[in-house]
Amino acid sequence: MTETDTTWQGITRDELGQAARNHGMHLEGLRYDVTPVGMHYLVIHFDIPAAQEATWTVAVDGLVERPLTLSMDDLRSRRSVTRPVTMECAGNGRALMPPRAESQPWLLEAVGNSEWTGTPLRPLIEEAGVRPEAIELVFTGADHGIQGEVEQDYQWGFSLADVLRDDVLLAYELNGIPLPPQHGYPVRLLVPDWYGMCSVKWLRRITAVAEPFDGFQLSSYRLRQDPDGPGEPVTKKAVRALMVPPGSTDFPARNRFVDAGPGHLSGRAWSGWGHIDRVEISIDGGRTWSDAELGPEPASPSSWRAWSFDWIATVGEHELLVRATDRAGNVQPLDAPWNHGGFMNNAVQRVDVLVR
Ligand SMILES: Nc1nc2c(c(=O)[nH]1)N[C@H]1C(S)=C(S)[C@@H](COP(=O)(O)O)O[C@H]1N2
Ligand SMILES: [Mo]
Repeated sequence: MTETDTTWQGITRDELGQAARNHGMHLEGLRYDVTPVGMHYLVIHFDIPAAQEATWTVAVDGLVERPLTLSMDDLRSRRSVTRPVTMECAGNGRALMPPRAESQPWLLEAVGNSEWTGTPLRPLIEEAGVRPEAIELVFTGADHGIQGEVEQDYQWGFSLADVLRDDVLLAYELNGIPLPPQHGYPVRLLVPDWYGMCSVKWLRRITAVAEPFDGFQLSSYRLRQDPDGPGEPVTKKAVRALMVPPGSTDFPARNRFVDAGPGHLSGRAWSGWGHIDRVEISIDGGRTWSDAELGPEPASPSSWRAWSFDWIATVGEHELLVRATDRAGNVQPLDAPWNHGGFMNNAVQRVDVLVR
């Protein structure tokens, strides 16, 4: 990895525009159990739509017995649940997996862990009553634009089993305040454990359908080796650990400098497949590994877990690596399999430091 190169994969003017709008979480934010509002990463494909809570409605329609039109007062008067959830973009790590599709050029910062408050989805859908011929629910956001030459509302579709889980929310608060415009004000879908793309922001409509939904976004978030092949759907978050940037940095390259002597590394780890059971550190470029200490097990596996590691920094150049293992036994790879969209690159993080 040569992040000190002055050019990186030929980042384009369009990608520069996306990178400036869709900022990542500063990795220093890995210090906080709950990511402060404003530090959480963002992905906004089109424009943030104009929205007013007083007039906003969410329709539940299509193949249901009793179509619903829910105001924000209706949603807020229903049972409310607050849930810490780690959200990560499926494209996190994309710019470290060349050659890549032209898209948001993430390095590793497309993640955050927030306290989301909302009302559970399933009781609402039970109230509407899904007709027997319905097999999927399609969620439509208020944002509209053109991607891949297809004009579209932002949409995602799920099988009934995938989305009618206990932990799926229609979320209207983030860390105890109303959702900020950029995160989906006034209400969004929140699907814990899956990558962020399916948590539709600015939610306007939930439609029960009898055919498998094949919207643009759903068909683009697939792991394709062959650009015209069907590929595999992107769903649950792959296991990953990241570290708080150690030592100090230079501007603008962000090379890292660490003082010799006793040092401390820390960070967070998460997986869409269950709790984190192990985090390992290598201070010698991956030749040898030692276990990091894990923080308390979070109440829910959908929330990230803290880790820390003490080391004695000796003068010279070091490559620090961190890798996590989840309860399902998934371990981060040294290299993740390449695919056209640059999705799910959960290769271990490598941080070059100069110890002085
Ligand atoms: N309506 C709508 N929902 C959306 C998006 C979008 O562009 N429009 N982006 C998706 C993607 S790709 C991600 S990773 C998450 C990011 O959520 P955040 O911006 O609140 O962090 O929202 C998802 N939901
Ligand atoms: Mo994303």
